[in-house]
Amino acid sequence: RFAEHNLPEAIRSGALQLVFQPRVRLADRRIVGAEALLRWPGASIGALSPGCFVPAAERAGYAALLDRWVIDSLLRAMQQLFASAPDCVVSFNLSAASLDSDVPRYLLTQLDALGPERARRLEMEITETSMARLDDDILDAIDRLRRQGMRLAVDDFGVGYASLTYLKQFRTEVIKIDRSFVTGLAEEGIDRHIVEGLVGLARGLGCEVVAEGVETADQARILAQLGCHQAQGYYFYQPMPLADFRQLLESQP
Ligand code: G
Ligand code: G
Ligand code: MN
Ligand code: NA
Repeated sequence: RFAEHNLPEAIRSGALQLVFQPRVRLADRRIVGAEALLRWPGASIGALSPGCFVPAAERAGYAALLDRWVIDSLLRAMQQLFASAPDCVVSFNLSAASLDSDVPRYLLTQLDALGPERARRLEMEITETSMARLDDDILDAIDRLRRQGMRLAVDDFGVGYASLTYLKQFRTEVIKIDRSFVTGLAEEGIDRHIVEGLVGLARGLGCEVVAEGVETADQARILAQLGCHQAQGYYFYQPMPLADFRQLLESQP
């Protein structure tokens, strides 16, 4: 018995959780958004990282089920944030597999109900690798979601394939620099050059650029020097439950 077979039951019983990792503007460290991340705290084989159970869930055919749960939970959370934090943008991750199902249509219906003003505060993260596999129907669905106001972010930027072609085609609002390039930023080496190049590219395209996995003060300082707009990582904040995130937002001047 593998844990992923318990997923439908976990969803029904409310065992899954969305946590929020704040995203800060590097110029003044102000929280301007968050990434919603999935957690399964009580899985039968111990607390599971989505990096481990999401691929298993996809293989078991549960991608769309999981993604609908993520969308519904996110929208419930946003109902609280719309009122109390008018400028906060929240990004979310969907399985590449579920883009090829009725999930995009489902999301579109939800965005229709929200209206463009509120839809603009939602940002879908999509990896370069999954972008390379999108067919015309999915491209069309993503296009409609964006016309409805939703923002698009390229996740894990720099580690996929054909990145520049997809960047050119999609003209995403946001580029998220993968944390593997942030790790070595404090040493004067290849990572520094790569990040400098990625930031320049993103800024030249008019994209917002976000560094992921920032763990030290040095990394944060260098990213700001290189012109990176925003960052997230353990140096700033761990992912946290919605109530804690709201409290943090309310404590901001
Ligand atoms: O939060 P963590 O670092 O454990 O996440 C590991 C991986 O799981 C990341 O690649 C992340 O994009 C992915 N992930 C996190 N939350 C979700 C989610 O809600 N849905 C999907 N499909 N993937 C997620
Ligand atoms: O692939 P994606 O970018 O969606 O993955 C985000 C994942 O990175 C989340 O699972 C989150 O828990 C994790 N994460 C967030 N901040 C840090 C950090 O500072 N260091 C490391 N190693 N992981 C982080
Ligand atoms: Mn992500
Ligand atoms: Na990433």
